Amino acid sequence: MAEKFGDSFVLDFLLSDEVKATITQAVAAAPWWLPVKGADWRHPEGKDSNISERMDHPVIHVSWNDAVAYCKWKGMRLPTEAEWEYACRSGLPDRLFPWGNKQMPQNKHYMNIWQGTFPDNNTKEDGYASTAPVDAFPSTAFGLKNIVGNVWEWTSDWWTTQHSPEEKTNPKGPKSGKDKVKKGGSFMCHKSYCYRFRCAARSQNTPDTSAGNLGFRCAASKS
Ligand SMILES: [Cu+2]
Repeated sequence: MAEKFGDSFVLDFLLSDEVKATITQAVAAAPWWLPVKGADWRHPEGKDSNISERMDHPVIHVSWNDAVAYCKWKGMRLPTEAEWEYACRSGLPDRLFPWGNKQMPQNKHYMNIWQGTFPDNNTKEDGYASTAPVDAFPSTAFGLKNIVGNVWEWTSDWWTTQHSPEEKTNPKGPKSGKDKVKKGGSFMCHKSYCYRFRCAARSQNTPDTSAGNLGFRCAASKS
């Protein structure tokens, strides 16, 4: 999709001066996001960037439509929001994070989020200013890595602010909508302005949106 639009949103400080000089338009409400021509999954910071040193990082700049197509090609699908959240908590109720309720047990980093002042300075105490390899940080009880932090993950559900009280078992969300639900937060989250790196937290984007902190993981039903 980023290929079709010709651009995608990249975090300001990750760009080279050459790329930055070509950009005039910005998002008024979020000036740190710059629409970069030629930014796509193979060129995360635009034409002069590549992923050769990041083959073990999550894919980014992938729209919901592209994510669905990829999972389908792999014989899989996107998880529902409910499945994603259940997996995030390893099936346990009422926990904030995959590993428990403390953001930093024993003062250790368990995920890739933002440290420092946003958006100018990521002091990267967790080791990463941008995306981290998919196998960084400890696994959850279900064996998942980077389910929170690192990059947002698309789910199959349409967005609604109020979940239906009727569907209690394996809910799949509304039948239609404008936005798709994304889960998990990203390397850009900090508790002071975006506490969305909790299992319960959520956000949304239109299915054709792509950005430098938005990816996905595929799911499959047990056969
Ligand atoms: Cu966030």
